[in-house]
Amino acid sequence: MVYQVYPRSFQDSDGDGIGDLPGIEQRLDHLVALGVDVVWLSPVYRSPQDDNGYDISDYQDIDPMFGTLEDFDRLLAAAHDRGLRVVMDLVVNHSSDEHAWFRESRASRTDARRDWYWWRPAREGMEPGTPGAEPNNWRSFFGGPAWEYDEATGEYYLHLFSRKQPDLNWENPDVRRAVHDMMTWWLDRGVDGFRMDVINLISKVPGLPDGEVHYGAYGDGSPYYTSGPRVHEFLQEMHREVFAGRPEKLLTVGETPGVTIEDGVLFTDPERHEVDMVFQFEHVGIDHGSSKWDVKPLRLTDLKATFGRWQVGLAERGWNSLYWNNHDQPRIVSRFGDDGEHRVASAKALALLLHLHRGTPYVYQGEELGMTNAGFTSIDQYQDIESLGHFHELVDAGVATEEQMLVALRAMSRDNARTPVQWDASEHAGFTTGTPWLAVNPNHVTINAEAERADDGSVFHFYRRLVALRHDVPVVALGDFHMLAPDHEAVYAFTRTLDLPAPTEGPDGVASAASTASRDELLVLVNVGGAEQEVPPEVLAGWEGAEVLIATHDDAA
Ligand code: ISL
Repeated sequence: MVYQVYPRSFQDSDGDGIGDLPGIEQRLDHLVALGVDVVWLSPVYRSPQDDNGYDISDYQDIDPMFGTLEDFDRLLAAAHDRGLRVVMDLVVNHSSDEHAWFRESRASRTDARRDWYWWRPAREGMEPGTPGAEPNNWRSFFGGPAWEYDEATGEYYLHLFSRKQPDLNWENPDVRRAVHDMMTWWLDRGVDGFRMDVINLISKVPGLPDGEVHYGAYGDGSPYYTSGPRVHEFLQEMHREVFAGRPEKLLTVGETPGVTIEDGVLFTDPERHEVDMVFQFEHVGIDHGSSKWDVKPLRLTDLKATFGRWQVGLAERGWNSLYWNNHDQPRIVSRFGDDGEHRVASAKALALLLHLHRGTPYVYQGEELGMTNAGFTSIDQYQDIESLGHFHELVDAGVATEEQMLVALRAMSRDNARTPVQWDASEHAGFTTGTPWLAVNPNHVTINAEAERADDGSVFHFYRRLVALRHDVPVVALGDFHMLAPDHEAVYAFTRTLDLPAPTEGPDGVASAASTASRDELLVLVNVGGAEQEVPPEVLAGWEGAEVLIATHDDAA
């Protein structure tokens, strides 16, 4: 299991209200108790923090807010001592505009690093710097145009995210070499792999064509940068240059918004040497209407359809990652579950559903406690650049009222995932002695790690059991997946099956797997509705008397 730490909200050690590296070290035993194998650290590099560290100004240093390189080495050693591996976030679709590379690139049109980023003149016949004169019509992920005009040199640079996150030009081999060198530097320091931020956006279609306009002044450029023409070539080159031949066991996972199953197979087929797995986004898009702010209720059959297709699609070649939450998604118990009266049962049911699929499970900090959405009621409480950008863009364009946007943010804002981890019932939840950078959820008085670790029936202990089951029971880790009752609107049911070979001694004493000795089968049944459910008889047929491995309620039989 991979556990994601979002450092600024995990644990503060120096009272400045922001989590830091020594804070993470203090809490490693919580991760060991949960059974974590690998820790993924969201970015801790030097950064102006325009997008909470996803805007990096020095890839080979730690931001003072989080500590020093010595603190990092100490954390890494402490993690390794406990058998935990540590994976870094790799953010190389873009850098910060304060990175030395970009400062040089913007210095003049003839600078040696000009071509390290995407510089383009104004649209033909338009006055540079005037509305609509951008080189194309792409909207940025955070609202507004994807281009920023630079008066000094009279050209625009591309930024798919904020204007402080200029896109690196991966067409330029020097850029790729610099990234490879930086990655090698971290691996030599002892890190165990990378989670690669928006790695399927690094290759753009030449010519950067205009996108379709769905609303407002800007178009959707995603067909021209999602899993673009050279992305597989770039990842294979990275594998050759950085990973091939390294003796240690490493983990690579690509964050790939908009990825299709066909591309997912290409990215993760071990024979192609790209990445071990990808984060796909289909299941976290099924409650989106025309945008993520147009929130639709969950239809369980949609969830089954998408998970089912990914399970089948990557069954023969490739490998799935399994996640509900990360620092960009609302809390799952608030989103697809019930964060009120049935919070504990609901968090456990959702955990069970996800963790018994085939793939590598990811747990985002606080998910193992059943933490809920932030519950903010006013725009001043939000800090996320995406939340603020979209709030102002949609309200100003008259697409939504302030009240509508506040309702939407309450459900979908990325800040829902970013409130500090609730360690105990004390004033700031044990997160800090200072003022937390983002408000602690008042429900920490009842929902917190200290209380849950003392309660065997807690969400925490349920996650711990699920993780142990995956470690101990081969069919959970490896079994084939088969969906049952795909049309049922409340019961999620599937089987996992694993043929266990009969070891036979060959003449040379080498064990070989010639025949099947036995078959391990698992039936997973989850009631995702709010009321009692009859299990469809055809699902239960043949399972009478089967052993119960794990259940969300003690009385399950
Ligand atoms: O959060 C999203 C939807 O609301 C996504 O569009 C998100 O921006 C996208 O998945 C990319 O995310 C990653 O790169 C961003 C950064 O802001 C996110 O935190 C990161 O996970 C830019 O680096």
